[in-house]
Amino acid sequence: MKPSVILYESLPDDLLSRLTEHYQVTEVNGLDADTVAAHAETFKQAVGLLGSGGKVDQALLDKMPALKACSTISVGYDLFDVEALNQRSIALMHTPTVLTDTVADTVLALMLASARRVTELDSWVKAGHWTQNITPEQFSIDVHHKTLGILGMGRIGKAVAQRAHFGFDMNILYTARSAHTDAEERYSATRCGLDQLLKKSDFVCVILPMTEQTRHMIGPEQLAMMKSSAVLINAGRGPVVDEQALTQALKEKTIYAAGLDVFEQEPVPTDAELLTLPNVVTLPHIGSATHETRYAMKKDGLNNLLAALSGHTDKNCVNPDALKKA
Ligand code: 8YV
Repeated sequence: MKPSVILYESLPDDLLSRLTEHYQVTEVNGLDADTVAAHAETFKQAVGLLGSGGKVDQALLDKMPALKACSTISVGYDLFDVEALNQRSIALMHTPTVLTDTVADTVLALMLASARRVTELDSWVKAGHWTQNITPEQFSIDVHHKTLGILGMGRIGKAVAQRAHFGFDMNILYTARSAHTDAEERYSATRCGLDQLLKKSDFVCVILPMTEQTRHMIGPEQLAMMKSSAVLINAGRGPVVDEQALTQALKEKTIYAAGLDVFEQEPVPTDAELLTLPNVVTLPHIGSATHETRYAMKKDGLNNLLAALSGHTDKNCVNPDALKKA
């Protein structure tokens, strides 16, 4: 009998058949308690878990005593209790490389859309308001040659810096625990402290993962430091920005605009005040959501799971050190 794997995100046929070749696959709709209870025996026997968007915490792990490897079809792994996985030497695999350019493209889309009021003016035209030549009422602000401050100079941050530097002649600032000399050499990026970045940047771009250290890193105090002409972009994780404080800043126009792909609660509540404001561009967490990239992520996630279950965790593993102790 083949060992069992739980799949909580659908795979295209070509990828699914590679998995079923070696494993007994049970596809479930999510990892909520009811689903787990309905498939209790399979969860008990499963050696692998592949998918995205489900919480993998101690309670779930207790129901999966045979689990050897989790593979998330995402770069972010904030839904995983890494400490609990480490305790049991369960490998956690992710997809940090294949989505970089697509997410960076999304960030540029948000920068352009929020600065140039693309979605707001699109609605204005479609509502029949364009009956004569536009006036300064419809003017917006430039993106090119401005200063871009990046919080999170990882792979995606660098891909954003590349686009901004070469495509838009932007001046790049960034914050990071240690210097990224590659970004400094290639994109003339300058490392500085958070306060300085907030005060100097025309665009503040948040591409940070969700951790206890990053939660509400951008709150009322930080928003108050930003220029009244500045634009905030969040394409990392929603809770890094205090959404209530951001709503206030956008309402009072202490900053010019925001472009958001992520929210404190997703899907964002339909009655959120934020959604009533004209100076915010909102997207439904589409950072990596192109056909090409989502396929590449699924393929990467599958390869990662197959590799980890065969003992190969040299690539795309979040917790290699915890596995060494096993
Ligand atoms: C998606 C993401 O939300 O990779 C991430 O961390 O946030 C996104 O690509 C999703 O997890 C992909 O399935």
